[in-house]
Amino acid sequence: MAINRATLRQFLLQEYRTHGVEKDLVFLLEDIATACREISTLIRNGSFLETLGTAGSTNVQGEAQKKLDVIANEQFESHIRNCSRVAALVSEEVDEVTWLKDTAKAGDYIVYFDPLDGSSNLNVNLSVGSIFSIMQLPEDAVAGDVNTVLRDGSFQICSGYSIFGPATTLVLTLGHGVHEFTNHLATGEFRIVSRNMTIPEDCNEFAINASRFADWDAPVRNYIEDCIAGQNGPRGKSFNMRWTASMVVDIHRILTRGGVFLYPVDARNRAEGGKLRLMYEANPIAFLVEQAGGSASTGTARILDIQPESPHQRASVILGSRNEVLRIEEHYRQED
Ligand code: P6P
Repeated sequence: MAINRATLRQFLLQEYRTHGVEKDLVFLLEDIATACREISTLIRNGSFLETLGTAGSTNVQGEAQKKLDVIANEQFESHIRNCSRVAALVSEEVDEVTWLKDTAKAGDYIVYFDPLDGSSNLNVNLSVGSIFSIMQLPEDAVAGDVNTVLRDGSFQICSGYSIFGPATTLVLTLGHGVHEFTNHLATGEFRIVSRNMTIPEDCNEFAINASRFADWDAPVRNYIEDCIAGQNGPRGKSFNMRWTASMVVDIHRILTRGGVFLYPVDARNRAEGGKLRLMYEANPIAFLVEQAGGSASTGTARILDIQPESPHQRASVILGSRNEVLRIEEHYRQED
């Protein structure tokens, strides 16, 4: 017998009643969920819609865009525009900030998003996802001024991701725990499958692109070598490694069973400030990880405390099981 699972709307209205979540945010999140559901369908039918290839363009990151990168961006933007409270959009796929209002009084939400993360996995049928983060503008915000959207991650009122995998899932936080929803194909609704996801403080699994070993700074190399040394090494236990090349998938595993994810600044990406982008990858994931009892660090500072200087800036990302992140931060302190 099917278990009666609350729909996303029932959950969000409960958050409205118990935590005073604004109804405009409820409707915005429903629109974002619809965008995710549509992107999921477009990916599954990609072979027949001939949308799995490259778009022939590059994004602000200088990366070749996939057709679905562009389509996913259009889906996010068109659905988010339904919400009259949204003043600005910051998308990985668009260089400029998109302003929807002339004054902050007319709208006070900012939505940052990576519409399709891990899209290099698309044409090999591996899971990809979307990441979003929502902040509120300050009272004195000036619409049209890029500095208005440069708020540190502690100002997020909501963040989440969707994974387009064997199931289409939606994981979000409104500052009161992390909750997971699965798209119910028969009804098209997102229904809750787990509440208050919690990351175990300890783990025996790390996620890192090990091909960059030669570029790592000493703290990262020392930490990973200790893990790989196994039972007879300084950790006294063996470790497993996972790397999916899709951040949301690695993070979902960590939220589900623990682990630590590392994409640090290294010799190869130091000039750009790292690989992952702060506003729509590191910040939203850091908010989720902290809400689930984990830690999110650059190795030397809390990610959510970083004061952004540009909408597409990158950051060093080390996050997951609290005691592992603390251990890595200790390696950084030893190098000081
Ligand atoms: P690499 C995807 O391009 C991404 O931004 C993250 O989703 C993922 O964790 C990382 O980059 C993969 O990087 O070096 O394995 O290609």
